Amino acid sequence: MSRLIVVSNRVQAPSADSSGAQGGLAVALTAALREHDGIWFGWSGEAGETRDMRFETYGGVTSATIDLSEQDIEEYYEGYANRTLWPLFHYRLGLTEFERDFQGGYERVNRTFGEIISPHIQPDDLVWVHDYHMIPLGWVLRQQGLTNRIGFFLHIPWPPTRLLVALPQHRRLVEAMFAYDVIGFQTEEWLGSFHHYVTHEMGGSLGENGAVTVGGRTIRAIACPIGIDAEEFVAATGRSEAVATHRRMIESSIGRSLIVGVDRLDYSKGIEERFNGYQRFLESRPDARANVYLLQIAPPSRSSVQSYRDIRAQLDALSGRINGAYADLDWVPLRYVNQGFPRDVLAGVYRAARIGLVTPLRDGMNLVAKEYVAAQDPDDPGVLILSRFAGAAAQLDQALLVNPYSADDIADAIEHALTMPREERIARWRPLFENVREHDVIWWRNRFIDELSAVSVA
Ligand code: ADQ
Repeated sequence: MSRLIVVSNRVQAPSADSSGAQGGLAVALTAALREHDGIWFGWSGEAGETRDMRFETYGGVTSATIDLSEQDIEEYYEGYANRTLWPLFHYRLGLTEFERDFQGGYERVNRTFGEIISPHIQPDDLVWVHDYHMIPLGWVLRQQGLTNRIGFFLHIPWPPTRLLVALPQHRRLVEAMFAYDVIGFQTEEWLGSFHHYVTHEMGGSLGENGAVTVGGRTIRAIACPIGIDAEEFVAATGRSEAVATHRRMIESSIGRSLIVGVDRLDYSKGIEERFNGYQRFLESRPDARANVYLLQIAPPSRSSVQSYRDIRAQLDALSGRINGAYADLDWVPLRYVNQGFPRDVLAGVYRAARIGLVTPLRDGMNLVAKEYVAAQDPDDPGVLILSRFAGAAAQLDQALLVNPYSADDIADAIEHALTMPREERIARWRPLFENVREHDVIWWRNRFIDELSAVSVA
């Protein structure tokens, strides 16, 4: 069996000093790395001037990390990845910053990674590169002479051609992707946008079984939606911390229905629009007002980037205004919490919530929607309200799908969910849960690795 080499910006392999709770992606890739005797390469998350690779083997998995210089971090990570590609790929042209230095730093860091990693890759290894930080890495590895099977998975949306062409040297970025053998997108929609770009901007053509050909080179591009570790999430809801949290939430709700939102604090998650929709509900249904409350959990992320500081300040102000306008002596309409919680605690919170409010303006997939579904009580499940612009909406179409830009749409959906009879909640939840369980993170990983393994090498 071939070894598996995973490359991503940050390495989430288990380590001696990690707290134990890994995310679904980390769990799935860790298990694959263990089975395939592989290595997970990436940035240490630290600044440093040497380029020494640090190897660590823990729990049967080897991780290998390097530091990046301050300049690299600024141009590659905070710059091109988080201030150029992230907003552009989430359709936010107005927030996208186009700096030549960012692109230079991005290409330089990808080159560095490729040069440092390639001596550690053996001829038979499968190489799997992840996400927008590393788009040109496959091309760099080919320059280093690698003829291995190399795959790439994009965790975020692929933007429509009309937006992507706003990126200076967009074609250079996409051409580099043809160094891969297999490219995975979260949904058919993002795959369709990629096809559009390739056929309209590069003179490419599409063939059978996902084949995409440009200038004599054929690769495979597939839609392969990521899932959660559903079995583990269901198990988490039965563990003591989840049960205790569930009880704590029910007690502190004193008979009111809990609506929950859980997101990294990011402008793509539509938290401001969600607050506006909730406010519209409070304003237009005075009788229902004191029977609900919204708990929004949103730990800050990427706070070195101005647009993230801006959204945080906007949410601080908006949450204060909503509570100032509607709170009563014994009721606060919005609990806004800026911190992260362990998975078992989240599982208990999800299970206590009558509504899961997941309203990103654009999201590659959105795993919170799947976690909310997995955590529900089968006999008395809550209702998922889901943005039609989340990748997850393509699979979870039994949810109440909303337009997150419309406060009225969100307010109507909250009312619909609160008044939904138990039979309808169960009838909607069952197919959602089946989907989450069947298309879990192990399914996703196997599907991608099978596609990559099936590529014939010259
Ligand atoms: P993210 O943008 O980070 O991921 P998402 O898919 O929702 O978004 O995953 C967030 C994860 O972080 C979930 O597992 C969630 O439980 C956890 N999380 C969020 N808030 C938390 C909190 N307060 N405490 C603890 N945990 C918290 C990117 C893409 C997505 C894509 C994923 C995976 O932007 O579109 O679904 O990668 O491919």
